[in-house]
Amino acid sequence: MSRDAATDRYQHYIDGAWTDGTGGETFESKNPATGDPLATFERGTEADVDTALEAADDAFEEWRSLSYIDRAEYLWEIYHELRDRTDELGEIVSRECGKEISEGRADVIEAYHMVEWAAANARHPHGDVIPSEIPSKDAYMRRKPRGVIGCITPWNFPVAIPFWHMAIALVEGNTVVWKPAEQTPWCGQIIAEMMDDAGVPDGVFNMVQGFGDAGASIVDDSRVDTVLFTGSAEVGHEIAGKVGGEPGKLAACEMGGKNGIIVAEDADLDIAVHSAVMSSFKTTGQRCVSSERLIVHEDVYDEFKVRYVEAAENVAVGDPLDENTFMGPAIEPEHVEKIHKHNELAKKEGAEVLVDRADLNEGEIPDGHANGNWVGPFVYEIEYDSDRRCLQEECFGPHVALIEYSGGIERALEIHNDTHYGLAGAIISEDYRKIHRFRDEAEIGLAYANLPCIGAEVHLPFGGVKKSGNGYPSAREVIEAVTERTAFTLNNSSDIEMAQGLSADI
Ligand code: UN1
Repeated sequence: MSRDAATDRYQHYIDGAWTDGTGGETFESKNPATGDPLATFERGTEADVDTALEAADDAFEEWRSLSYIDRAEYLWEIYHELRDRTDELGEIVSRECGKEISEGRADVIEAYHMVEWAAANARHPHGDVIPSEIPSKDAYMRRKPRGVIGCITPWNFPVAIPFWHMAIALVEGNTVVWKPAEQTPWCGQIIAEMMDDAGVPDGVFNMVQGFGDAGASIVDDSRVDTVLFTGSAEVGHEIAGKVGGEPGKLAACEMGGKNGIIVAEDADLDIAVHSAVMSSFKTTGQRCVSSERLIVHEDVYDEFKVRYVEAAENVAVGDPLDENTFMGPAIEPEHVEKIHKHNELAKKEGAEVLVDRADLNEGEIPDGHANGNWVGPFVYEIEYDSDRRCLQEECFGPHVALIEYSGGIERALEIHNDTHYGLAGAIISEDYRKIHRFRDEAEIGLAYANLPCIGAEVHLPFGGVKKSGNGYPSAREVIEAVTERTAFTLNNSSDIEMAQGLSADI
């Protein structure tokens, strides 16, 4: 029973049981498109996190002693559940986080791709056989689980990203304490129900609902061996700083971006406009890989501008459950405020506004959705200047700068790389030389050519450089953050012979 019938609130999931919190406080999840409450949840406290960590710590020895393949069996159950329920769960994602319905489904599909990859990984080699300098020695690198993994996940991919973190962590033999984003606890609840239904042993998976204070209790606890975090740069840097000061503990954080798309003089402008619209307005610009900077060569600038502006004027903003909607609402009223502030900042810094749909007209707001968190595209052109904050700070909304450049690919790359962030980016060009320069010199973790800079597949490394990343809390690379490596050397001779010519005489 996941909901306390007497109080009508959803509970935490700790040590295999649905549990009331100790704090007595609750919070509500709301539909961003209507403002209507969806459900009520326990708000986790430090004491709740403590109980969850104790359960995870206790469960670790037994869980790690199972084979990879036995551990993966639980994930196969979840894989089938996610696949069979994609439409239903996709709709829940759209209702709770406001993404349009195809994106809601894509979130669930991305989740089961990740679960599939992690479970299949159980039958893959898990180490290396390494030659030794001494012929009679065998050397290996073996992996072992680190222990308790603390996972803190964002609202914009409320089903996929939790599985980025947890699927591999669990297959590798770790136990987990997870705090879902406070904006999307309902999606968290559903994942916890799936873990329960799949029979994941008590204490192996634990979920505490709540806010940043509960997250901080996970980060600060010495029982946590690795913190996996995906979310804002502000919080990620704080976590990386705290954990970095604790030898033996690891943090893998993936933060935001101020992602750029270069449109070169030889670009196919159909692809350029299409890619830019997808990158800047899908998910209402609320992906960490969304693009807020379009860096366009002077030879194609005017034509690109006309076509992009027309497309931005026509982007269908509306009810996320309507299949014709391209862009749903922002996640919460505070975020709408933040987006408006970024738009104002750009204006103050000299932006020439080309599209201002930030305040949607009344006619554009779907019936019955007046209390939604509506915000539309805001597009401006601005002269490139490294000191402009609007070109440096992430808005995390449909806020896009057009920057004209002249000169060669060097100049485009200089502008592209002039940000503290380094997550994703794209080049639109028909010239393979420019594309290769971009691949090698763009300071980012996810680079695309003739494509949007969103939509990465789960079996690719997903993470950034500079202030966008610290470790890879996702997909293939998450293995590094949730396992220890043992270099194991075995002597097959009855003599002792040392490497490096070291004398073994005693
Ligand atoms: C995010 O941007 O917050 O690459 C995650 C993508 C998705 C994940 C995005 N697979 O767009």
